Amino acid sequence: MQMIAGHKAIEPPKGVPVWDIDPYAPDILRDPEPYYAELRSKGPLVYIPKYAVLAVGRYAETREVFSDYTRFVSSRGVGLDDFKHTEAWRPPSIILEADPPAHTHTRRVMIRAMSPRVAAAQREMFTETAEAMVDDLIARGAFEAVTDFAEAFPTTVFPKAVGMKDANPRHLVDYGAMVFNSVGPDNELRRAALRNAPQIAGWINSACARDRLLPGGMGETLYAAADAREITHDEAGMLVRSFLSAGVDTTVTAIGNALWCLAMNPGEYDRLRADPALAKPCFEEVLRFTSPVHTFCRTADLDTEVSGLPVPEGAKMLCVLGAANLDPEEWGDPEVFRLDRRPKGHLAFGVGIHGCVGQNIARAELEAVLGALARKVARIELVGSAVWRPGNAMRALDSLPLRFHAAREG
Ligand code: OVM
Repeated sequence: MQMIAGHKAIEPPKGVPVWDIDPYAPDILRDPEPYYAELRSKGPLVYIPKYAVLAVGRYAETREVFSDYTRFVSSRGVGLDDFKHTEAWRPPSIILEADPPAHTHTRRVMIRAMSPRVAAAQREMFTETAEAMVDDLIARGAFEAVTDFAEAFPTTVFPKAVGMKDANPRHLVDYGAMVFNSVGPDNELRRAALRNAPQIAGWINSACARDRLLPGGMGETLYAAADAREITHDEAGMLVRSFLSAGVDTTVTAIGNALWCLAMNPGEYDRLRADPALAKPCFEEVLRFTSPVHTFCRTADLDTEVSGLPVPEGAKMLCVLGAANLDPEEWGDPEVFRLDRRPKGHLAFGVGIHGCVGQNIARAELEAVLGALARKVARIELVGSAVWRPGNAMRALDSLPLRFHAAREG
């Protein structure tokens, strides 16, 4: 079998346009909107010879492919590597990289571990932490928002919510970079992220053990599910690993992207300030507008069709969530960031049985951050250039120099 980028090298299917582009080129990852627009304009499916994949960027088809778990499976990996033919860089996740019925079982436990009640129990800690950080940043004058706020907040509150005894912000951030860059091709981004994989993955795996977790945390609830025989103790450890894989880099990216949206759209920030209850719709619009996870894959597990076009078994389907979330056919004026959009159906958390199981926690974190800003900061000033960091799955900032101007206390 002819392989390319870790999967079966499919031929361009009849009727599918061929586009000679590298979607993982750093310049495209830094400024993806023109690529998104061209991808959508070419048709419902586009064949990309460089990786022999089919890319999907229109809203309707992206939603269809991303959610149809019977035809487009996750167990063969959600990156370019097809786990049927190429060994995964780590033992596959038992929730992200799994299909029903195994997935159904682990997902049920994770839904309970991150229920609305669990998220509500963390809100006070999230809010107190966000307020203290914002006060400190106001006092600092100019600061680097990526490290000093976007990374600082989740790496402080998330290990506490999980109940980790071993908090190491650097390792958590580096592990996130490994997980999210590993879904791309074997490019420099993936190689750089995986360079220290043995050490960092080793630290992460140790931190997932039961004796490294405190009673009352989200991690311990998974081991309690093992005591109740719903999952095995090994599975509990694997699901704690999923917390640490998916819970840090995502919210780091979301906070940076939110600050960028608000710095670039001061009129919308004024609206949030006037009504801090808009934190919730503000976060949803940040998700739609910036799509922190811009691309994940599925694998066609049989010969099938999408919008009447043939898709062969083994095809890697690049689901370009960032393109779908900016599709004018779905959103009308997608290029406008506005808090009153209430973008129901955006794909930033995915959709269907694999839709983000941590979204209650993510929303609680972002609402705490946006609420603290709205109450304490009169104006978010960009004091240098915002620089994007290319990522194989994440659209995140590398640098965001900001200044928070204090609101009069009231
Ligand atoms: C995991 C996981 C879950 C969601 C996202 C993710 C790619 C990882 O279970 O390890 O990042």
